[in-house]
Amino acid sequence: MEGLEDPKFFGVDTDLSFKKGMYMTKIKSLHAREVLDSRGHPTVEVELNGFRAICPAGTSRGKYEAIELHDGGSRYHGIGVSRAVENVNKIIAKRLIGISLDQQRVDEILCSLAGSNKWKIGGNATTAVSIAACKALGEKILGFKPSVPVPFSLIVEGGAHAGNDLSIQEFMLVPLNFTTFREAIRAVSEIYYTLENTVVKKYGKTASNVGYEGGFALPISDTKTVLNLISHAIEEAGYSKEVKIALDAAASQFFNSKYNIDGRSLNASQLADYYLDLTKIYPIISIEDPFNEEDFESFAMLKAKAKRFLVVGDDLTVTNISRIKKAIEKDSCNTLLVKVNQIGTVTEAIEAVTMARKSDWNIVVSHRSGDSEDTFIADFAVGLGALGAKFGAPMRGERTSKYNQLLRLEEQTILTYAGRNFKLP
Ligand code: 2PG
Ligand code: MG
Repeated sequence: MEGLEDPKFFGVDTDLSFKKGMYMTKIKSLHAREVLDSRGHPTVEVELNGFRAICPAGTSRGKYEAIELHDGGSRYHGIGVSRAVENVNKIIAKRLIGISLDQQRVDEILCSLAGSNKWKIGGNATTAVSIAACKALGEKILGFKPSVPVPFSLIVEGGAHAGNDLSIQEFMLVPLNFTTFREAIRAVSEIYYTLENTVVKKYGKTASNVGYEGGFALPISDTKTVLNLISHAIEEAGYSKEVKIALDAAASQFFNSKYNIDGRSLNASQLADYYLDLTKIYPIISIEDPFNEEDFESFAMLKAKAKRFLVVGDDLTVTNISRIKKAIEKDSCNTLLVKVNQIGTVTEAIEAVTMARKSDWNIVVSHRSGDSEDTFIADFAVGLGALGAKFGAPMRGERTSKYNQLLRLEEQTILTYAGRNFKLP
């Protein structure tokens, strides 16, 4: 990090020169309001010393995530967040205004006010405050070597995210073998529109409809048919050597004592064989949440059988060190998906990363299906030196805003592209 002209990976969502001089040592102001996320659902926005953060929200939420506080009643069909907003403006502001701006201190106070799983004041309230504090600090994350992450970029969507019958939630492109993020994201965009062309010809224009995160919500219910289409699109666009495929099964969503997928009902070991079979036919290098969120053992079984392959914990690990510790003990994963709002503060998310890294896991920083124009996670992924950035499709403003931020950050020539020398485990 030495020698960087302006080592601020946070809060650079507008012109840095404008922001210079805005970084204060104390918390002078803190205010929350209710705004809308990309699905049109209410969420919490916070302004701390003039720096804004919006809490994202999941659709296929893990059972062990920090609690999102909702109002109930009839306003916004019960999902309003005015109570969480009030908790920031009345309870949190009282404790934070006037204290020195220190991430750990701020997050300690948030944790002590919020109680276990952040139930007392809401993980949506703490997340927005914690991220706003991080931006207001404008600090790089000490102890990590920054780099520009590989996009795990969505192309086809199913599960709880789309109005189709696909069991698997996300089919992603992973442009590994490029020297820059700029070239990698170009490949993603070209493949995305190559696929659109094919599916519109094959299934008609409704095939270009998209899900929550901008992936095509194809009118298909069979996993292999989708993988065939994606593999062909990669080939047709001319990127067979460089671009691989990642899946987020989000398997808790199709688990009901057995796994219901592709018209079959499979037990965990049959499902593991099915995944392994897919990896032999298609260039799949990563599967997130391949099994139910309680099933550390089946994750471990797949990881033991899979070679040169990422097994990613999301709903299983929920950015929570006690869950990650269990996954390390059982050898369930080799990659951690990181979502700040799963745990509720930036400090705890960094602790999760540190713990996973000690066991040589890879790190992928992730958006949520209900996201916003906030680009914090792009800065966060760079600051952590994460391998991956799962920010959705290369379309829809709340997704491209984050990829665009990575394009800006890559102009800092000290940063290298994480895909450049990456070797699969
Ligand atoms: C996931 C996320 C993001 P959601 O499962 O990884 O894609 O989905 O935000 O709905 O939990
Ligand atoms: Mg997931």
